[in-house]
Amino acid sequence: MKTQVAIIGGGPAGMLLSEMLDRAGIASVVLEKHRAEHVLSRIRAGVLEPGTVELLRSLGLGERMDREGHAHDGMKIAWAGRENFMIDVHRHLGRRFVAYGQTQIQEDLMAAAGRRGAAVLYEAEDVALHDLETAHPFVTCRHGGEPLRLDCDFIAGCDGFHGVSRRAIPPAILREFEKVYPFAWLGILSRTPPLPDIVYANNPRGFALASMRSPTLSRYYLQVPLETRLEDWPDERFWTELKARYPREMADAIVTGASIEKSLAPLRSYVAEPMRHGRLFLAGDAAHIVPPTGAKGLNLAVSDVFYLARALGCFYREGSSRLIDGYSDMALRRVWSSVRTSWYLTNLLHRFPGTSDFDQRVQENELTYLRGSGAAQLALAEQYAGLPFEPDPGA
Ligand code: RFL
Ligand code: PHB
Repeated sequence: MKTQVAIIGGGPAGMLLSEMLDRAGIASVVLEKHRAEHVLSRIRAGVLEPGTVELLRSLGLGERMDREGHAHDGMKIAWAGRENFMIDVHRHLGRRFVAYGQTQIQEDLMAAAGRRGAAVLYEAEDVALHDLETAHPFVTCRHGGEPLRLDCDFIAGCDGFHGVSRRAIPPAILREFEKVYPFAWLGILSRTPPLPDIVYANNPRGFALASMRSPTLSRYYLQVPLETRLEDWPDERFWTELKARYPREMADAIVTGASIEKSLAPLRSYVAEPMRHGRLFLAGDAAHIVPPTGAKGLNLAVSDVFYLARALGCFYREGSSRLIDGYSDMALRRVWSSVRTSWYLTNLLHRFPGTSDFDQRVQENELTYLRGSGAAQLALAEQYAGLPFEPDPGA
């Protein structure tokens, strides 16, 4: 097989890239390791930054999001024993978020791919990348039991944190930056009406988060120790613990019910540099991971793809490599900004095991300052909303 861009991974990054390249008249083939149903079964992100929302709308992919998603102005911080407060992004910046599940975005992207007859090969096994440092790279895999070779001009590694693309960059070139946090999030999805706002809670018992997918679907998380086992957390225990971490009036407003999904996610920050090697470009979780505290992971995948699609468009349209040459630096500026925001919110809101009294007081003082300072709230609002996408410097 032959195409212009071989895309490894059919998650949100890979499928959005395939869509954006198609709009620019660039052919691509997506190689996805799993079955479509498996890709759709992963319950993950839920909060879309204003820039992500605007991009999806501009691609004509916002109709269901606007119908079923929950537009909101920012987030609340509840803090044990003190008055809670709002980081009101809409008031400060005039921009709004939408709570809309990654599962739904994935469905919308798959439906759009189906309508344009996109080449998406599911259950592509043993994907391997070759000749990245030449102008004629290619990918090999097994598909339907047969060996397959895909010749291309470029390869986009959109295969998530555990994919093969990043590992194709020689260790002498790849720099890795990592921070592992000493706790995990236990998340549940339930068919119950959510609280009206997204509420992050800092409590001596640990962090908690109330979020949503739709007016009838709620998503909640608890900070738990790394060694936690799902079987030790029946629904009853989860709800009791969740309510114990929220102020009384919010706890009373939480509607409980049977969970329809329950999962554990350890928290970590990770960045791989550079995001380009020869004819390979990394995008999304393949290049970086953020702890979920800032709701940044999916949004970063979207901004990477925006920059990459624009760079490849420029290459094919103008024959100029100026944007593909600048891709890694430009994408990494936004990545590090979101990595820093997620790190900041993780430190601000979680209880770290074995923390010293000194560090605890510093955290409390940071919350006091944030609650009382409009300037601090504006700064956080700007970061929580996500930096605007950089314009094309040559346009
Ligand atoms: P994905 O979604 O992991 O997709 C990668 C795809 O590549 C396939 N693959 C391969 N294909 C071919 N060959 C191989 N060798 C392959 N290896 C892997 C995989 O099957 C998969 O289909 O990465 P992508 O597209 O970069 O998307 C990133 C997002 O999924 C991720 O950043 C977010 O889910 C993170 N995240 C959140 N992000 C937000 O922006 N807002 C949120 O509110 C938010 N909440 C979350 C989150 C992640 C969470 N977990 C479980 C880690 C909440 C949680 C709990
Ligand atoms: C979610 O709705 O899954 C969610 C919301 C906010 C976060 C992380 C996850 O920071």
